[in-house]
Amino acid sequence: MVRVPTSLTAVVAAVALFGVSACNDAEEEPQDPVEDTDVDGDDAEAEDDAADDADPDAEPRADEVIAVEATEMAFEGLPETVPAGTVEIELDNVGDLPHDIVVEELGDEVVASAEPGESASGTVELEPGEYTVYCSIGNHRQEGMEEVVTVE
Ligand SMILES: [Cu+2]
Repeated sequence: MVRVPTSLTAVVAAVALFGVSACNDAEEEPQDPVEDTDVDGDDAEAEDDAADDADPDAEPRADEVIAVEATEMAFEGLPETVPAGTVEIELDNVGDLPHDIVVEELGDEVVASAEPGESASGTVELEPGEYTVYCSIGNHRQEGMEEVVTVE
């Protein structure tokens, strides 16, 4: 009496397990390509997020980042007003001659210097006041590479 129900139960359990297993296999097969696509998408987003996170981490010290283009003979993109604090200047030389960017009030400190087609960056501490920014190469300053920036 006891063995019959037990064996029946075992058979039922085996069928049930097989059935469940078969169902899982059937469900997993069509899902795998979809999951792979999702995983790839997530990975790409994760990499993008990591890259986005890395940028602010790489510039934690600058309160302000100013992108300046240097040409013959002018600075472009230099704002008239800059907030006081730590300012990173990214000098992108899009001209045909070397250019640099110098702050007269900081002892004529060369913040960045770039060859034609190249870029360079430097960081300065600016307290409120008026600053004269210029290119110290050749006669570029006299030719027009000079701007007054107000820090406030
Ligand atoms: Cu210059």
